[in-house]
Amino acid sequence: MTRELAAAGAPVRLDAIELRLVRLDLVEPFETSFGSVASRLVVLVRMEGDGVEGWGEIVAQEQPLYSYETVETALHAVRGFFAPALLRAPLAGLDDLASRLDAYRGHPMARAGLELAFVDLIARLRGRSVAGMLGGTRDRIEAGVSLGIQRRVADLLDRVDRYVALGYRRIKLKIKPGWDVDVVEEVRRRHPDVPLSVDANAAYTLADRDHLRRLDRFGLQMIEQPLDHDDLVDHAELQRSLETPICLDESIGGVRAARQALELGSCRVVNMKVGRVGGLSQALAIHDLCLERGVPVWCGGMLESGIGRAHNIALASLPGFTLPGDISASRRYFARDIIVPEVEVDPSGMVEVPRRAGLGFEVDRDYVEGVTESVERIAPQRSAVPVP
Ligand code: OSB
Ligand code: MG
Repeated sequence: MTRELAAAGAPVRLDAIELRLVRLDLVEPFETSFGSVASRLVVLVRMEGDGVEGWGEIVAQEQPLYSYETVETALHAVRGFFAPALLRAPLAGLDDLASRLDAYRGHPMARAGLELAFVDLIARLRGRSVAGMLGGTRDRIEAGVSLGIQRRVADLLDRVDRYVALGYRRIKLKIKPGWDVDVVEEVRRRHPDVPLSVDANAAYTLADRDHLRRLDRFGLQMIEQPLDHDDLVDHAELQRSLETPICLDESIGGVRAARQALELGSCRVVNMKVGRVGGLSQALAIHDLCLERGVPVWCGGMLESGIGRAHNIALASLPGFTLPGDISASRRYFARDIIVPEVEVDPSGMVEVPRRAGLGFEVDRDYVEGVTESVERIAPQRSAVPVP
């Protein structure tokens, strides 16, 4: 990593890592091929060190549907193993943080949440913006919106109309068998030129190849994750018979999967989620790889609270993020977000990248207290588990 994050000045001694569960209702249920969610149980990570705090978010969901991680597995991994490893001795930088967790397998969202809190903390310590520390170069990023499966096509068309009118730069439609070609056809008829994509969340198999080819006539920007969550080979086979670029989300678990996907031809576009890939070190490596190979990257979303979204905005300011992300205004998700100011999308469909120190948003503490379900504080102590 060539960035200043690798070793950022004097080592930072963490005084505590706090895990806070916050319940936020969505403005409307969000339905994908794997189910519907009406509210989010958000895991916030707060780190204290050198008199400063940093905030991150663990994007695991309550049920193991998008990935095997859940809120409970994340708490278990952080409480039992990850936090003690970070509290053991001062942290020299992001690489040191990642290497303390190297011996452990899996739990990428849990690790990523810790990296995010740490990066916010050191950015605040040095009076730098998170975006700047990551190597971000953009002042504004393009907003997109991901629209869930609806009961009726008319309900979807209403929502497409609304976000197109608000200036969003790309509309993504969630699809599944029975809610795909005909639905896309209606949206396309009404909006012939709007940048459009679809996301299947692994709802199809290679046997659906001919059916999926029917999507080719709509000029979609991409079809996201049509096949299994951990597949690369069948996606390569499918991509050979599709004109529409495949974008992989679930299948890109880290820089190795990204490299193999590009080598196999499994996709032509990459969805980046820092939680899915296990943190910023992986995310930056994938970014650099894709930039070098000319492969477009965009920042995905996990219905994050404002904390997670603020981190996504910072990451999406890097030069390789050349397509609009699943980064929408706070009010697209929640009646009230937990950050001040909330994330806004301007009439040209852009989101401003803050240049203030740290994330550039403050946590709305009073509101957070009111929606908190539990808080757990982990402080340095002699570890009960063997240190690998
Ligand atoms: O597949 O991109 C996905 C939300 C939760 C889990 C998976 C996905 C999504 C989204 C919403 O599409 C993106 C967002 O606006 O946060
Ligand atoms: Mg997706």
